[in-house]
Amino acid sequence: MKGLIIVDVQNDFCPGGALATGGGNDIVPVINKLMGHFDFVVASKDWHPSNTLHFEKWPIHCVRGSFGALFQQQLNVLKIDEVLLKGTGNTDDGYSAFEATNMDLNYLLKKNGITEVYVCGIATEYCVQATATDANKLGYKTFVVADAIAAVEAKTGDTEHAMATMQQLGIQWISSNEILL
Ligand code: VGL
Ligand code: ZN
Repeated sequence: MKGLIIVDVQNDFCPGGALATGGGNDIVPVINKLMGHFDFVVASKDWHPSNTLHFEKWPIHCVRGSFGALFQQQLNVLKIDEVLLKGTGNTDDGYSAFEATNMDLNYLLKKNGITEVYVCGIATEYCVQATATDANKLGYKTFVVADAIAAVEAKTGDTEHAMATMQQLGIQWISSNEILL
């Protein structure tokens, strides 16, 4: 069984947001198309308290309950089976969806018979990478959907480095076309 993990497709990571990625909006229609092709769909939210050590590293973003923390408006939330909240403490970054505090993602995937995990969303070199790396470590056959991710690219080359690191671990790249066939 195949599971789709949609990472942090929230206003603050889209153009105009506090920690915007250039392609944040463009991936949403792709993700919407993907959802119907999976047995189980989860979406994570970066869900920070207003005071957290995380904001010493990053501009203030995705404060729980704020507009910036809402899913990007075009995302088809009706197709999401479970929402995972992460980065909820005052000290944790919570980059990986497997660090969600409202439920245990590994347990949830196991319970639903998922053995293959497809990761998409934002940001390629932080939360997407951390989520795919954890999925791979936990033994799931792990794919990153190459045209359904968006990067912050704080420094030139960050994305390329993240992609190479993931590939070295055995995480595979797939394009949405291959899934939508
Ligand atoms: C993220 C930086 C800070 C992400 C979250 O969703 O990739 N990046 N918080
Ligand atoms: Zn964050």
